Amino acid sequence: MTRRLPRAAAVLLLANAGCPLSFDPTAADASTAAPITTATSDLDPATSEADPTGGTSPAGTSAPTTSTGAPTTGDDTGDDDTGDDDTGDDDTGDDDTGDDDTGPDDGWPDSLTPVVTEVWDFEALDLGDVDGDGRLDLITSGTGYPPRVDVYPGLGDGSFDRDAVVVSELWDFSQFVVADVTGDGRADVLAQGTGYPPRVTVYAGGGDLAVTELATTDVFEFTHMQAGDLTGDGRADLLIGDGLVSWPWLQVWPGTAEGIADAPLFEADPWAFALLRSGDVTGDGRVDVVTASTEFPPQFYIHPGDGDGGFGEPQISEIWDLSWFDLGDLDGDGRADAAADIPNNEWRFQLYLAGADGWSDAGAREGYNFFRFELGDVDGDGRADLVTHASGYPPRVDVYLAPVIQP
Ligand SMILES: [Ca+2]
Ligand SMILES: [Ca+2]
Ligand SMILES: [Ca+2]
Ligand SMILES: [Ca+2]
Repeated sequence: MTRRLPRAAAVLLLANAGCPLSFDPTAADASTAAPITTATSDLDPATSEADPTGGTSPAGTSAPTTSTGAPTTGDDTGDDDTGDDDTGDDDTGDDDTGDDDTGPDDGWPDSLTPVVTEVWDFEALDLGDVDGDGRLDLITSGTGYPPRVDVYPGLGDGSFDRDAVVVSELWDFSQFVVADVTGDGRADVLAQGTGYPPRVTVYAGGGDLAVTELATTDVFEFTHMQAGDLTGDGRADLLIGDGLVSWPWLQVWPGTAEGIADAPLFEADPWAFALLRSGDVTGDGRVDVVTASTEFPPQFYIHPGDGDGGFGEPQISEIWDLSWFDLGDLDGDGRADAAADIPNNEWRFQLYLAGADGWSDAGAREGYNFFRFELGDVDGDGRADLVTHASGYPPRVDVYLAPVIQP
């Protein structure tokens, strides 16, 4: 099946071998490559109580955690060496919902108090309900050997239980995304294998928070990956592509109970892009594909999903400079909104709210302190929360619940 896209067109299925796999982008570490074509199944899935840092991890043994690592809901924001949150250099327009300093004069606006969970050192993170209990769990990867993901159960209040982390080893991978490919209600891990041939392995999420190798699908060499249910069948599909080459492309590979299908369902030739995400921006119940260019002028391209795995020509939104963004329904109106970083400024991010007429710039938010972030409704109130990979020490995720970022 075919459909047209941005300017070019495209389509067709390519034949490819493989098996299942699929989705979303979190950057990760590049490792050495072990050309494993097919996954055999001897990796050991999760050790439960595992100490992720045990062993060889360069991350060192634990971080001088101040507390037990248990999720602190509290209001200690950890290090505030940030002192003042001056908005001073506001070139982004006005905004600031953020600084209503009513509380203790610690330089940290009360409204920005995050829910803090100290975790083991990591590089990339994503969110998904791995054990199917209805709460989003935190999945991290990176740092050290062996390649693995650490899954921390979400407690439903914005915190995660470090003491209950479950570690699952994976084949060497360069990036991963989390989504329920199999449709059993448990989020699965989709990892891009290193080496040759290009491939994606699906590790099925289990009730014990471990992920177990399910299947590997050979795909085309790609840079970006995402997962989203573009076909609307309850199974997340794999979206891969390359946006900064002469002929940018995107492909949708269907998710199945057995993993990622062995051929793409849809292919498109989009405008050049540097970032890729998916979500229902238009609020019609169909997952849309959103790409972004970070060159001048920075723009979002919203490709409306057709519900059958394809998507149409993009709607373009001019935006502020960014190097990272994620989608999530911040205000609970059924449309996925966007949060984008402000390059080289760990302190701020920019918010765009989706409405009937597309995106509107909701202004910058101040007082954060992160490398990266993901949006996800961790407390189940219907509004996406900002889950950040906090900068500074100790390694942790700071979660800003929706009312903080979108009052
Ligand atoms: Ca869960
Ligand atoms: Ca699943
Ligand atoms: Ca919304
Ligand atoms: Ca929420």
